[in-house]
Amino acid sequence: MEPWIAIPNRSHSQDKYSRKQSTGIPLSSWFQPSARPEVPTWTRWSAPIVWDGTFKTSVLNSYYKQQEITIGLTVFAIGRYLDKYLMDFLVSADVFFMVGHRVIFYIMVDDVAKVPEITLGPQRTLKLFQIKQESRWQDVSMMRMKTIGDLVEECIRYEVDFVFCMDVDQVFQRDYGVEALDESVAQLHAWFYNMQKMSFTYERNPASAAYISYEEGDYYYHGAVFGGTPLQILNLTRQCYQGILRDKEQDMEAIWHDESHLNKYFLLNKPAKLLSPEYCWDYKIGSSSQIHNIKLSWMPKEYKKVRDNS
Ligand code: 5GW
Ligand code: MN
Repeated sequence: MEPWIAIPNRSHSQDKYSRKQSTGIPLSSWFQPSARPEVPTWTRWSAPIVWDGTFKTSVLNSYYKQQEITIGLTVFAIGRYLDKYLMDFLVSADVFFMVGHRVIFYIMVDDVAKVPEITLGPQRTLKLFQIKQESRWQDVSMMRMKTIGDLVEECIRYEVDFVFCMDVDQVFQRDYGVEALDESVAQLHAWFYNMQKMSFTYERNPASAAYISYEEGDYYYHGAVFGGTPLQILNLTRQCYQGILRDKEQDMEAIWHDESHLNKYFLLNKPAKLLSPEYCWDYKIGSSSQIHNIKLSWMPKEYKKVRDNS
């Protein structure tokens, strides 16, 4: 896949894929779970759950600054999602996403002519890719797994140390910083973080590749945000896409599409870090004493307006 426009502000000659990744900072030096005693801050498998207030920003920033890391952010804006959401997403990401570090935005659109002109901060680079519009909206969402995998293989792995993959229908509200980085990162879904696993909306049909039984499951993860090192994201997107293809061969589609496959993947491959719902909040839920500083929030859904293709 060739970028339609690339405005790099640095050279990307070094293969960071094969280099040791910069996750070497000890948890004890920056993670303060006792700052949030009222919420769970560890998983069963000893992964930190990062809540607002549990991290020492200055320690982390100086560590990653010294490592001179680059963070990628992939986002898709196809059809009406381009007109409706891309501008606000990008403008807010420029201000709040990984401030003080190098960032490359990888933006996939179906019509490059419609991409708004925005001036980004000095440490930010934007790479635009034209991809084709899928005829079914379910496929727009699911094909992201294939496209991200291809992109990681072709260029992202040479250019960044960490990458996040996000939905475009959301807006950054406050600093979304390096405390969110790790080998593999999953987002707790705002609507399910306080629920029992029986009520998670996993795929419950045993014939699907995304199947999770009622006895299984750790958390319900949100498909709108996941991240990790390029190698981890390559593995994740390939596995999820394989699951999607297996289901298609049997004329099946998991209940929540790519999100169902992501949940299956993270059940089998435990994420190294979880982000609290403050990292992807839906204001429609209302206020909650557990939700302090919201870093990213859902945009209101107007399905009728944006889902024009059946
Ligand atoms: C359109 C109709 C239904 C479902 C998805 C789309 C759609 C998604 C689209 O037409 N264009 C598009 O760019 N997308 C990308 O897929 C956006 O990045 C979007 O944020 C992501 C997931 O789709 P969402 O946000 O509608 O899914 P939910 O799970 O947030 O409702
Ligand atoms: Mn969304």
